[in-house]
Amino acid sequence: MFSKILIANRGEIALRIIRACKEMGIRTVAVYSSADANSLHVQFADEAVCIGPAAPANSYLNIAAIMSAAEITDVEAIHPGYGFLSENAHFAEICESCHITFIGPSPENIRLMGDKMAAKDSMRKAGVPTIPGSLHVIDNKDEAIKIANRIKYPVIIKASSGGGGRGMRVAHNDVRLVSAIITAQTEAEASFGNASVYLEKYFEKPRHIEVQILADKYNHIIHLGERDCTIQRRHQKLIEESPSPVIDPKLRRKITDAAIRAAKAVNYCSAGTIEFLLDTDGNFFFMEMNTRIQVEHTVTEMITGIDLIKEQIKIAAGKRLSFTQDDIRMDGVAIECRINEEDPDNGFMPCPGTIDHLHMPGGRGIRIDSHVYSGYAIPPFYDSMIAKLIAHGKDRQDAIKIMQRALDEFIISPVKTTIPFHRTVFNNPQFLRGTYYTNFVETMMKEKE
Ligand code: MV4
Repeated sequence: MFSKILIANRGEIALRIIRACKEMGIRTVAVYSSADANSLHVQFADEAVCIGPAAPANSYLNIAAIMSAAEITDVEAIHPGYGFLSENAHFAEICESCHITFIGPSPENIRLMGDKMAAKDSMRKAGVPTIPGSLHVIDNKDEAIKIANRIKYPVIIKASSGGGGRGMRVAHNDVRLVSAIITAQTEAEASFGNASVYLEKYFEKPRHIEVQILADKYNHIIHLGERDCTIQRRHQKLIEESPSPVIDPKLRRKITDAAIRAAKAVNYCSAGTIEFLLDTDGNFFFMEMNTRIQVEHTVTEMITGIDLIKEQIKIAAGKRLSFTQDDIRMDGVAIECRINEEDPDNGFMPCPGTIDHLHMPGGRGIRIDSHVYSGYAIPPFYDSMIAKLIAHGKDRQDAIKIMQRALDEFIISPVKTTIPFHRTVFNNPQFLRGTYYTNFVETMMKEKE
């Protein structure tokens, strides 16, 4: 096992990783920007190295500075967390060439899944259902029109280098399709330096279902059930739950089988997530694979009792998975609310500031992963998420009751947060029934006006 790990991240996930390391007897090195000097990850790690100024490009994305910190502190491995360098194949390669273990999958896995069209192609070849559409990158408009008429409108254009909803355009007819392709290509070139786009049948009322998997270096692959991440706004997830309220045991069997097939097909190793789109008829299709630990991994941890960060570290150290699929039990329902420093009454505008008063809920079934404290000045340079509030109950009704009273206990001022938004959602009949789609947030906010 590693004796010392560097955490190339900040905020709650840096703390989360430090906590896992402490319980494993692994020493930790925090890296931080000058804007994060007063942050808890710096305080709680055994050592801390400043890697640059506030701007992420000069600190948390600064590979040279991070590798220097790793050399100076003599660590054996680097955990990238989520965001920042977590899905950067080049960074994983540099770690490898410096003989420092990158705690995550191989650079090849990261690179393949970063190319959305290539990822989709491997999945189709592995027999994982994929969304009907173009088999290749779109390079001429007549071909695109032909495909669109075969699969029927509406269609969606996606950027090959996109992901997470960036660079997407919907079209309802031939004329709009041609302009959508041009806009999508221009946007893709500007955002990702790659103008490649592809075309798919567009589903109007999808649900976002993702399956957590763990794979070791010895071809053991298991799944830890699904998460429902349908409650999003502008591709930012706001609420996640596991299990999904719309998946029965039969569908769960099929979708988790497909996820394992997907991971096997690419020889995946580490923790990973296969994202599926679920349509209103119960058909599911591969969307993307995330080759990192995700924000919402907590809900899976609550229902399975498995510490995903520890498993990720053990896998990277070459350990075998210590359990089989049959050992995995799913217990109850867990729901996560992302608490962001955003004003839900003002278009979710970020509003960083200093937290003067803070009271976090507790009691039965509550878990909070957060890096903020009373007196903390939230730096304006990074992600707006300041806490994850997770409720774990014996069933969905129980988890909802726990979340409702926890949201009522949560006091944070004067910073505006998404807590009032979550209180509204947890009183919304559609949410309470579990029959919501990706348009839920938009529709709910309109009704409020
Ligand atoms: C789609 C889609 C409808 N049809 N693809 C959004 C994130 C990225 N992973 C893919 N996304 C979508 N792809 C087809 N063919 C609708 C979305 C989508 C969405 C998906 C899941 C959860 C929320 C969403 C919000 C808007 C659009």
